[in-house]
Amino acid sequence: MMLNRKIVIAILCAMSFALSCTQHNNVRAQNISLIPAPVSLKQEPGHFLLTNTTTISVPAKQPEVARIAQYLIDKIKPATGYTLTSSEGGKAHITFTLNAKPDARLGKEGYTLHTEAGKVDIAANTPAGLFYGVQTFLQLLPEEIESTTPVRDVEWKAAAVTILDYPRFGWRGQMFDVSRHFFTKEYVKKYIDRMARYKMNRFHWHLTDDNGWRVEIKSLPRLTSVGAWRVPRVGTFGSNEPPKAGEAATDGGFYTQADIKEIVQYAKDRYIEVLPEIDVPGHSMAALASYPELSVTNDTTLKVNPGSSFSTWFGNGKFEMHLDNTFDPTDEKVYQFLDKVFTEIAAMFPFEYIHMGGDECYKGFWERDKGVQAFMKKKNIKNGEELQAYFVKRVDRIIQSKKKKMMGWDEILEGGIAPGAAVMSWRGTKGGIEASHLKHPVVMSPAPVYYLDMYQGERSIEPPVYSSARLREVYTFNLLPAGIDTTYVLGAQGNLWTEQIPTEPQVEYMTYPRALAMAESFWTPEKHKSWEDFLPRVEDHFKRLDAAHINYARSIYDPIIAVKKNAAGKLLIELSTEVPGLDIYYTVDNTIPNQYYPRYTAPVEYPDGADNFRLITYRKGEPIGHLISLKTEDLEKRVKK
Ligand code: TNX
Repeated sequence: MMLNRKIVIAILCAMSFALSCTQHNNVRAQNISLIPAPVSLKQEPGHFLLTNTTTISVPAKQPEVARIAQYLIDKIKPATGYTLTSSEGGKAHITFTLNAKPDARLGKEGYTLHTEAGKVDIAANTPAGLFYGVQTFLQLLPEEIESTTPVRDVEWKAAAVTILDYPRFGWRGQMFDVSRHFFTKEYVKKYIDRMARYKMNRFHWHLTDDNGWRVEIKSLPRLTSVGAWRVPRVGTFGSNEPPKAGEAATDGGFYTQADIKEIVQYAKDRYIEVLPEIDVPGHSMAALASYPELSVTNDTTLKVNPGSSFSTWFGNGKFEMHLDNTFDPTDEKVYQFLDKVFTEIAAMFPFEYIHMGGDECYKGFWERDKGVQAFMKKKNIKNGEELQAYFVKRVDRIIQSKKKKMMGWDEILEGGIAPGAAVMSWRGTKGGIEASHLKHPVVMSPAPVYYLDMYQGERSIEPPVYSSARLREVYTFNLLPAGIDTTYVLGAQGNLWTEQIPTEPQVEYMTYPRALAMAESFWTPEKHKSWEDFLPRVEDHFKRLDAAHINYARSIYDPIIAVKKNAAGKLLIELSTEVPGLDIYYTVDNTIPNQYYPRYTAPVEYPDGADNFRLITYRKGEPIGHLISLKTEDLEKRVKK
C-alpha cells in the first residue's frame, strides 16, 4: 500500500515536472488557445478559478490602472453574473502591478502574466501592457466568457501559466471605410473594441471618399449637409443607377465633432490611436458635390456618388474618370479649404499622424485644362505626377503647420515624396521598399493580401470583388519583403474597404477570421508562427466569436476549385482544401451531393453533356462547408490556360 502510494506520487511528480517544463509558444494544449500567440508561455498543472468572491488589487493612485481593472470587471460580468470588486493595494486574488523598475524585455506594450490556484498576477511597465495582459487572461477563461447573457454551469477556470509577451510591431492596424457605406457611431465603437481584444492598436478611419463625407467640419457645413448624403440604392455597388433628376439624397450620415471625440476617447481607453484619413486630391466627389468651385471643371451638377459607375479600369492600375472627383491643385482656394479642414481635424484627433489619401488620382481633367497647363509651364511642372507631388507637398505643409505628421498611400512617392511624410504601401510591397530606402516611415498594407474586402473563399458564393485573399495566404504572407529596410517599418494593417459591404454582419464576415491572422502576424515573433498550429486555434476562437454574436466567415471550409483541360480537351476539376481532413462529395447529374455520393480522391474528368458540378465539404461525417453549384459555362471560364 505504502509502496503503491509512493509510486503514484512519483508518477504524479514526473508528470507535473514534464508539464511544467513544456515550453509552448504556439500553444493550444491543455485548453489554452491564445491569439495572437505570446512570445513565451509555460503551462503548469492546475488552474485559477474565478468566482463571485474574486477580488482585484490595483496600485494606489493610478486611476488609469483602476480603469483597466474596471474594464475587466465589466467584461466578466455579463456571462458570469459576478460583480468583482477592486481596491487599491492590499492582498487580492488578481493583482495588477506597474513595474517600479521597468522590465527591459517588455517595452511599452509588453506584460507578464502568471496564473495559479488562487492567484493571478499581471505586471507591465505601462497601463497598455496591463491592458494586453487582461486580454490574454480573458482568453484563458472558457469561451462562454464572451457571452452577453449569463451562462450557467460553467466553471470559470483559467489554466495555470507563466507568460512573457510583447509585440513584434508598434503599429498593428485595421482600416475601416465608412464612406462607401456609412456605419453608426455605436457600431464603430464595437469594431474598435473587437480590435482591442486581439491587441490591435491603430484604427485608421477612412472618413471621406466619392460616396460620402463623414466628418463634421464646422467652418464648411456643406461637407456634411450635402456631402454626407446620397440617393438610396440597393444592388451591386459600382453598377448602381446614377442619381435621377430631382431625386432626394436620403442615404448616409456623418459623425459630429462630439461623436468623434467620444470615439477617440473610447479607442484611447483601449490603447488604440485613431488615424483620420481625408482622401485628397482624388476620391473627392462628395466634397466637390458640396463645393463644386474647387475642381477645374466646376461641375455644379455633380452629386455624391451612390455606387454608380464613373470610371473605366484598363488593368495594370490604369484608369480614366468620366466625372471629375479631383481637387484643382492650382487653385489657392483649395488650399484655404484644406487648411480649414485640417485645422479642425487636427483639433479632433490627438494622434501624431493625419492621413491625406493621395491614391488613385485621375489627372485627365487637369491635363486638359488650359489654366492648369499655364500653371505647370510657369512652375516648370512636367506632368500630372509632378503636379500631384506639388499638391501633396502643399498639403504636407498645411498638416505640419497643425503640428501633425502626414501619411499617404504609396502614390505620394510619385513625382518626389514630401519631407517627413510616412507611406502606406498598398499597391503590393514595392512602395514600402522604396519609401524605406528613402528613409521614410512605412506601414505595410499591401493589396490584395491585407485587403479585407477581397473574397476569402469559393468565388461563386462570396461578394463580387476583383481578387481573393484566403486565410492561409493572409496568415503566411511575409510582410517584410526582401530588400526592405526594416528600421523604417512601423508595422502593418488590414484595410476594410466597404464598396461591397453594406451591412454590419458583412463587416464581421469580411473582417473575421482574417483579422485574427493579421493580429498574430503583427504581434507574434515570426519564428513562432505556424499555420498548422494557428488553424485549430482559429477554430477555438470561432466558438468565442459565436458566443459574442460576431458573424465571422466560415469560408475556410469551402473547397479550392481549379479547372484545367486535359489532353483530350475535357474539363478536369482539381479540388483541395485549406483545412486538412475534410472530405469533399460531388455530383455531376444535378443532384445534391452528400456523404452518399462520390468522395473526391483524384481530379474529376467532367463528363460531356453535364449541366452542373456540385460539391460540399464534410468533416467527420457532418457537412461543414456550403453547397456549391457551378454551371458548365462557369467551369469553362475558370480553365487555367
Ligand atoms: C483601392 S487602396 C483603393 C480604394 C478601394 C480599394 C478596393 C486605395 C488606396 N484605393 O479606394 O476601395 O482599392 O479594394
